[in-house]
Formats: sequence, structure tokens, C-alpha cells
Amino acid sequence: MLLLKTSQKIRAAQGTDAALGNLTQFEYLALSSPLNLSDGHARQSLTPGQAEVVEALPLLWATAAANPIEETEAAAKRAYFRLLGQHSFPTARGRVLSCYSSSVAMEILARSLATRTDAVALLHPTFDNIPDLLLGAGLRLLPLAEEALHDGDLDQELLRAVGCVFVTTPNNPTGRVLSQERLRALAEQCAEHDVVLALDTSFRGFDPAAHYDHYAVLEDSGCRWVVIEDTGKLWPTQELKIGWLVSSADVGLPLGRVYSDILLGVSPLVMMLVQRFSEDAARGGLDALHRFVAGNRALVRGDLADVADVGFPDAESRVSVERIDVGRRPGLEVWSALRDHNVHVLPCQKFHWAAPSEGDHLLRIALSRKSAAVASAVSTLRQVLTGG
Ligand code: EGV
Repeated sequence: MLLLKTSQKIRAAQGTDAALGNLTQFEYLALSSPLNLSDGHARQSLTPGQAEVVEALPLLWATAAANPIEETEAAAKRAYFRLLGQHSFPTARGRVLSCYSSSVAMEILARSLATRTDAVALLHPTFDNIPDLLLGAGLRLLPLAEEALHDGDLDQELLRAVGCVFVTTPNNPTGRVLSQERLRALAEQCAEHDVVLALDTSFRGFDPAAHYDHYAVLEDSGCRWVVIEDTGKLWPTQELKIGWLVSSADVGLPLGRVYSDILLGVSPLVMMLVQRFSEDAARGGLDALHRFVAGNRALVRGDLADVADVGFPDAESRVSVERIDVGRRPGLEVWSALRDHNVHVLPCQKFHWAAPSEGDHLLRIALSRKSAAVASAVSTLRQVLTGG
């Protein structure tokens, strides 16, 4: 790849090269680079509080081995859901299914939906493995524009045409959060049309605006609902994480059956790790994480503030990724030039799964990285953007 000319690399990145078909395949390219600002996983250093948990791993192992899994699992759920304000999360058997990752939870949801409906209304833009997993299960997708979702009631015709409305909140990559008022109205519309409301809240931890009790609102609405929670974006846990697949009592989908086709359960050691990281977060770690991400965001915006024709479209975003509008420059050209300097970011076309050209001039940069790496990558980006 390094031997290709820029134009060839761009063509490859646009998808004529099967090896670069989706965002995650772009992310693979960056995995071994010290300047990997591509994927949204957490790769910053452990805080002292988190390092203590890691040092206690042999003890956690022994405890996990000695205790009933049910208790270990319940304790992990309590710690995580309460940390993020989700006090009304369901505790009855089968209502919160622990998966290896949120994508595994997503796959289980997609396959379950496909047994009951043929169409889903899906937020646009959003991370492309969500549309891809739904399409892979044989579902048709109708785009739901982010503005339309936040501006007011959904189109009745859209609701009549689908069996599920799927919303990522906070959204990846824009960071936009569905307000309590909008969630309530949306859930009521879904109840009225007997449509399943599905939420992916993987980035919830980063934004207090997403910490109101979603489960209280959902239960109150009477709609059928599913929520996918993810511990994997918050903490640098070497990909040890849990995706939780949460559902209403009467969801009308074979989630438990499809889950059993795929896994027996998640490691109780990982459950204990999640519990301990959640407890550390509750003792001040979450506020510190928010300050850390805000600091990296300020660093990016500050260093590029005076570069002509560059902007930050997500002014309010608090999630651990930041979009950069590179103005008239083609995003893929900037991506490719950065790659020549071993700096990896993400071009944004594929977030716009129904209209890729909308992402032509946007890049996404990960903020869950050591500040020195962010500073160094942004200084290269500045150089590329200013032709210096
Ligand atoms: C992000 C990686 C998967 C995904 C990364 C992500 N891709 N799971 N197919 O976890 O924003 O970079 O969500």
C-alpha cells in the first residue's frame, strides 16, 4: 500500500479494493501504529485507580472462580447501570443478556428482528457496522436523518413501513444525544405503531446528558424496546468488555433463543473487571475521564483553530471522537497524506451509509488516546492542512 500513489490509495479506500470495505477495515490499518487515532476504543493510559484494579487481577480471578456467576453478573450490572444513571434497568431473568461486545449484541438483535419484520428505520449517519449487521440479517433499511429525529415527531408513514426504529445515542460520530423529552415522545409513537424502539448507547458514559434514566422513560411508554449498552468505549481494558442486550418484558423477539445460538455467557473475570472499573469511576474516575476527553478535544480544536477552511461540526459533542470538517479538501486525500506520516484517522463517508458523499470532507479523530499522541497527530494534521 505504501508504494501506491495517492490517487491509487484513494481509489482503494473508496471501496474498489475489497480489503477496505468498511470503517473497521480502515481501523485495522491503524492498529499497530503509535499514532492510531482511528478506532473509538479506549487506548489512553490507566489512571492510578484503574491500575490498582489491574494489579488486583489475580485476586479477581480467584474471587470469580469461587463465587456463583449469577451473583458476579448481578454485581457488575448494578455497578455499571447505576454509575450511568440507569437506575430502572431490569433485573428479572433474561432481561439483560451479557455479550462479548456490543456488536455481538447487535448481531443477536438483527437476527431476532429478521424473524418478525423486514424493515428498520435507522439513524443517519451512524457507525457502519450497525447498518451492515442489519443488512446481513436480511433487513431493509430506511434512513432516519439525525435532524429529523431531534426536530420532532417521526413521519407516520415511516413508522407504518418498519418493524423497528434504531437510534444510536449519543450518536457515533456526531455525539448528539436524544433528550429525555424526545425519547419519551419517540417511545410513545413506537407504542402507538407497535414498532420496536432500539437504542445503541455505547457512548453513553461520556455525556451526562445521556445519564437520565432511560429505562424509566421506556417502561413508562409501554412500547416494546431494546437497548444495547457497552462498557468497551470508556476504559482502557485491553478489549475486555461487555455488551449488554437489554429488552422490555414483552419485546416479542426471540432474543434469548438467538443469544443461546451464539454464546453461553461472558467471562466472570471480565464481569468483575467491569464492576471494579465502574466503582472506581463512581469514586471520581468518571469525572476525571470527562475532563480528560474535554482536554484532548480542546487540544484538537485549539491547534487547528486558525487553519483556514477547517471546522468542527459537533460543537456540543462530549463523546470520545471528534469530527473535523476539512473544508474544500477531499477527506480521503487528507487521510492518505496523514497515512504517509503514519498518522491514522477515519474518513467519514461510510458513516453516511445511505449517502456516502455527505462525508466527503469530514474526518473522525479518536480522543481516547494519550494526550501526547493526540498533540503529535494534530500537529501533523495541521502541517498537511496548511501544506507546510
Ligand atoms: C468506533 C469496531 C466493529 C467498532 C469501533 C467503533 N468495529 N465492532 N465491527 O467497535 O467507533 O470506532 O465503534
